[in-house]
Amino acid sequence: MKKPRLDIMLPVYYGNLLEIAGSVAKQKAFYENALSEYDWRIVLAVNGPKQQKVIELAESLGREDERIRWNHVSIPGKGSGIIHAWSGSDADIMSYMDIDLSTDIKDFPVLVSRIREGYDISIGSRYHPDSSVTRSLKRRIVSFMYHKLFMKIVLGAKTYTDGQCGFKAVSPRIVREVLPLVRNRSWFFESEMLYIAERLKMSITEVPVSWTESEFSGISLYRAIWEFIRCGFGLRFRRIQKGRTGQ
Ligand SMILES: Nc1nc2c(ncn2[C@@H]2O[C@H](COP(=O)(O)OP(=O)(O)O)[C@@H](O)[C@H]2O)c(=O)[nH]1
Ligand SMILES: [Mg+2]
Repeated sequence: MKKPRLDIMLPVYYGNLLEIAGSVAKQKAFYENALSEYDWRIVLAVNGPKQQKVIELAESLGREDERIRWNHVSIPGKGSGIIHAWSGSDADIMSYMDIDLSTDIKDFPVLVSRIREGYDISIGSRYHPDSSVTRSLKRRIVSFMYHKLFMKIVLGAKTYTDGQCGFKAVSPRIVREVLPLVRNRSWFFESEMLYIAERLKMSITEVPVSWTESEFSGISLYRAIWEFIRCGFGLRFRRIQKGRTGQ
């Protein structure tokens, strides 16, 4: 039987340059056995202008192993890179994870197996009772306020508890029917995708993860909080209709 095609997108910009080679090598070594049931590829989803060095590195990794590909979109933002790469993929399962591997890759095979079982979206959740999470008190408080208050009360989330864990897999149906409605191209895009998917009655499942905050963070927390408040309220009062684009 033909193996399902699995694309693993790694969203990156120039700030991730030094992390890429090590992260890809670690993933390849793990996937060799752990994902032997899949025809998998790693796609570096590069975003933002002036990314020549990142693209050159991606090309050299691709010369060593043809399963390593790259994709570039000049509009900056993590969401921009993932949306562009997913939209151009013809895989049976699409996924992504943060390049810093804050989420332990040992949980990845379970994450993607859920899409094979028929779910539309499978997400890593740091609020799953079986998850283990190491992070600073400040990030813990901000995350708690977002997920336990804002996401539940303002966005009315019912079928998912973690909007922002950089560890997700989706079916082609999500790319076809949900992504065209997603407007945000930065950090909020993940929460927006889940909100729209839930409204359109798509099935969402959560897997436990081991999550360790990395020393480096490229996020400006205050700017991100403002983005989430602005976009969250905007989304809450938007009419979500299948077949209409978000633009
Ligand atoms: N900061 C930043 N991260 C990006 C961008 N594009 C993709 N990423 C990815 O976003 C992930 C999460 O960002 P990170 O700085 O680790 O945030 P944190 O883990 O929430 O502190 C990174 O690991 C990259 O894989 C970008 O333009 N800026
Ligand atoms: Mg990180």
